[in-house]
Amino acid sequence: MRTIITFGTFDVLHIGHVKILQRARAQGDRLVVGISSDALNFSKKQRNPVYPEGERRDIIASLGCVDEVFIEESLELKGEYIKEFGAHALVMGNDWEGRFDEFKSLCEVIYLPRTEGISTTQLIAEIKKYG
Ligand code: C2G
Repeated sequence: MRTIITFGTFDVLHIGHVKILQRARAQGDRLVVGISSDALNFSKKQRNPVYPEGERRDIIASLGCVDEVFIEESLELKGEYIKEFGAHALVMGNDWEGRFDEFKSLCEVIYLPRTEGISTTQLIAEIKKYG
């Protein structure tokens, strides 16, 4: 059983999120997803997510390619989460290329290409036009 772990905010779910989760799951047999807490997201992006953490967690948990979810409380705990869930590989989009190489001592680290042309930030801007 090969366990894959990935992390993200997954706010306003879109096709780029679904594709990376499906491709992450295809790297192994079990996919565990760490969902950034609202507080962690605020500290990274200086804004609150549109969907609160409990809703983002439940939406991701409902996807067929996802086996387990948890709330990621701190970026500093990544190594602990990798060990806790027994992850064989950490998968992230290549907007994070190189940023998680320090975990190569704990597990494989794989960066997958992002889906072009879509992001939560773009979607929010688009939706605002209809306001
Ligand atoms: N993603 C993608 N294609 C897009 C948008 C996002 O492949 N068009 C991927 C990102 O590369 C990431 C995942 O979807 O691997 C989640 O993206 P975000 O919700 O933007 O996650 P982020 O806020 O970058 O959080 O600890 C790491 C952070 O929690 C990552």
